[in-house]
Amino acid sequence: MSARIVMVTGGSGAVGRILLDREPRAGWSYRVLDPVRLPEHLLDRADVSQIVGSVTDAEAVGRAMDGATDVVHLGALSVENTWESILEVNITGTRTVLEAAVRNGVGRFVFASSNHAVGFYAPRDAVGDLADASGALVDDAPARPDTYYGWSKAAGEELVRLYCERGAMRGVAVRIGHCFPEPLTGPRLPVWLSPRDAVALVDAALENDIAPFQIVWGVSANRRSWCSREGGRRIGFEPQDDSEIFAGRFPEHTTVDPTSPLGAHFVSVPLGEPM
Ligand code: 15L
Repeated sequence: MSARIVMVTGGSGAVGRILLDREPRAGWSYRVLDPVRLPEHLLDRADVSQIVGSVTDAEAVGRAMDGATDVVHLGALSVENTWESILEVNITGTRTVLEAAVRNGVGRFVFASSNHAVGFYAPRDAVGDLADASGALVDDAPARPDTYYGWSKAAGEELVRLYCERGAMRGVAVRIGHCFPEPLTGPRLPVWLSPRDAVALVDAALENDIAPFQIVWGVSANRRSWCSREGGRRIGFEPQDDSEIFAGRFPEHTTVDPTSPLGAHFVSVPLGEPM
């Protein structure tokens, strides 16, 4: 197998560190682009290097991309922010990374999308064409963003689609639910993505036979999940973990409310008012 050099934008963030914190694999190395320095234990590894810089800096993106075979694009503002900042980092930054990827002949592009791209869906919406055979919300449900942030993730998905369908690159946009070592709140139990499943999902997107572009839920095998697993299966991913083992910590949230939108907790900044 020829060497794979995976350029990881935003590698110092929570999801980036989860993906990098693994045993080194023969033939694989990771080049992180992030304005925040990686922890020493990662920088000490022979298979991990870092360019300290942002996706908003085309020169730094170009340096980090040099020789890369694959991209995992996590670098973004990860919660709601001003319109201007969201445009600069999440939209133009994503285009800058895509441009550099295509120039460098990158083969696989994994885009960290978010449940907030579809944050106005509630369990009761998983019906008809929006439901899979098990009654779960399909992976590629049309965007229903809950914030500027969620909108930027929906727009990012389509930008990745454009670059993949116009060229030879293959892409997977992962609608990440709640990716932390353990769920932080009760309402996030249905959409928790465990570290182990996150690693397996990205591995599948980078290694398996996949369509030119597809959208996939990034959610574990949670008993309370109402997100389809069919997209994951199409790329050879089967989640292993279940947030139910943490449910006892959040006794007030014992069921999934069919009327409660996925992204309700993210809607913090009113539209039509100065931020
Ligand atoms: C996201 O998209 C955020 O980036 C992350 O920080 C979490 O808040 C997550 O969604 C969530 O919905 O729990």
